[in-house]
Amino acid sequence: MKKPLVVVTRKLPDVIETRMRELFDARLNVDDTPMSREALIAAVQTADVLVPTVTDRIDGRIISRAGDKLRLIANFGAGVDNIDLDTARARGITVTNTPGVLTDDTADITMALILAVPRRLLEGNQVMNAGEFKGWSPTWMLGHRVTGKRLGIIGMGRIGQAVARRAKSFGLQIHYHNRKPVPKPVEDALEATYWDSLDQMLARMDIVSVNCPHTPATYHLLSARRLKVMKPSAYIVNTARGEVIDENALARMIEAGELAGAGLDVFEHEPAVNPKLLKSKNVILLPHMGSATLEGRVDMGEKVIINIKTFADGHKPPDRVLQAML
Ligand code: 8YV
Repeated sequence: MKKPLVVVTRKLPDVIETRMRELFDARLNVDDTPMSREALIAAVQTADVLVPTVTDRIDGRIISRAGDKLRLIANFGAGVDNIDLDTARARGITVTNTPGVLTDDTADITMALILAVPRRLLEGNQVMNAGEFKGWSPTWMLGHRVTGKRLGIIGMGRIGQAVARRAKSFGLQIHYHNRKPVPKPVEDALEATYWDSLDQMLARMDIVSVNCPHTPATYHLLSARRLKVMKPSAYIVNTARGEVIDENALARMIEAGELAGAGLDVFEHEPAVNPKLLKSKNVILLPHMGSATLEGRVDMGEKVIINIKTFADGHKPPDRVLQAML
């Protein structure tokens, strides 16, 4: 049987590329230069399968230019906000993603930020690197205790729950907002409190963690108005998608002391970052590295391969993105 022509938009771990070369007619991006719009259009016109990542905007205009052969977009990533799902569905193109395998890595980075921001880890490290450590003092470099504080998780899916498990073992009280409550046994195990009203939850939290996908419904969920509902002593951590927070409003409020600080791994106009955030001392910024472990990226690649292989063999791939999930 003819091998499917698979275009992969970015460099993937070697072991994944080797396997893809064996299984598919794989067109790989060995030097990792992001593909231009024109190159993406050329790819969808010739490929059977496209493997994009978060850095490729596969919008309706690109999908409408696809050739008849393109039947599958196998995203290398869990979030699919880079793909116009409606147009894909209208054209009968299946979309898959890589859920589950990056849950723990992303939750670890989230927990790291939940600890690092209130405890001023980056500032402490900067003092050391600048050779400015003059010796211990009882009142110097004081941060805020994490134990006993209220953590409000927005989006209690796989990653939200993994964050909650970690945070609970650090003594945080777990609160969450989600479209619906999680099953009772999960809620009980986490001793978690469900808030139907996001505003009411936000007003009472010490730390808020964003763990929901970016969809039309969650765009600027943390709007300027909602950020104002939060306590000025509160911190925000976002390892999900920048678009969920009004980044300009957040930057303004942190600068004005209306919020205590933030730990951000994702940005509204990535890779651009609001310059106010870059200047803030009580903000820790990371370059979208929530799932950046070798193990995680290999697992993601394996999921992509399974999705393509299953589809090419005429079956339903395991990680189909159904519109209903949004
Ligand atoms: C990935 C992510 O690195 O999977 C996601 O949704 O945000 C990241 O952790 C990225 O999407 C790869 O395409």
